Amino acid sequence: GKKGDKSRGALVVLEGLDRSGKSSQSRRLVSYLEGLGISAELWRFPDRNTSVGQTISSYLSNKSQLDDHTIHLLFSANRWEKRSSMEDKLKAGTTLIVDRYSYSGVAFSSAKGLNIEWCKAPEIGLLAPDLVFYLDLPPEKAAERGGYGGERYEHLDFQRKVAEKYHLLRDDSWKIIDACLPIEDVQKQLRDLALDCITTCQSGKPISQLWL
Ligand code: FDM
Ligand code: MG
Repeated sequence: GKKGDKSRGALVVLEGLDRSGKSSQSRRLVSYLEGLGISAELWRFPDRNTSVGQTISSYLSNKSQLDDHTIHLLFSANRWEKRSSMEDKLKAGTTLIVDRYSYSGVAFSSAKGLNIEWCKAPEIGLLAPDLVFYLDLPPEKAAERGGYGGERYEHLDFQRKVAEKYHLLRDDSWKIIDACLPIEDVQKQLRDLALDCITTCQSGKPISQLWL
């Protein structure tokens, strides 16, 4: 394009149950992309560094109690407070690899019994991911991996409900990845699909918004 034009980065999200491998896969994916000379950053939600994020963190570690609707809106607010910097990064050509996003927000809160449409509403207008990897692992297998911390939600019976809700949220941006496969095989699939997506975004795919 013209001098000063810059092709945009891709918004790539990893979703899945606790212990499905999201964090390690996303870290590796970012290093891989950087190694190819592609500008990429690792982001995660909740972002526990903001003041909203600290409130969320205290709730997750059971140090405070909040009404289910209230905490749902705080998770959403935590994405809204990052929206403009995400957009700036994408427009500057940086690809964002994001560990959890709005799908976690809706899946976890609706698994508690909140209405799914009500849960989706505050996410409307956030940046839509260009690609969502769902690391698919049966809840029982995830539990066998051990290392559930002591945080709220890290229980097999609740994770089963979350898995059901995730299934309702699948759309065309989702790639279901079999997370039972060896780490290397999972990573290989993520790399190939992410590179394709980055190319599509570079060649002018517009940034869109969630759930409109
Ligand atoms: N979680 C995460 C939610 O309930 N709503 C959200 O919007 C997000 C982003 O927070 F149990 C839940 C999912 C998980 C917990 O996530 C903390 P990490 O990835 O374990 O930090
Ligand atoms: Mg966790």
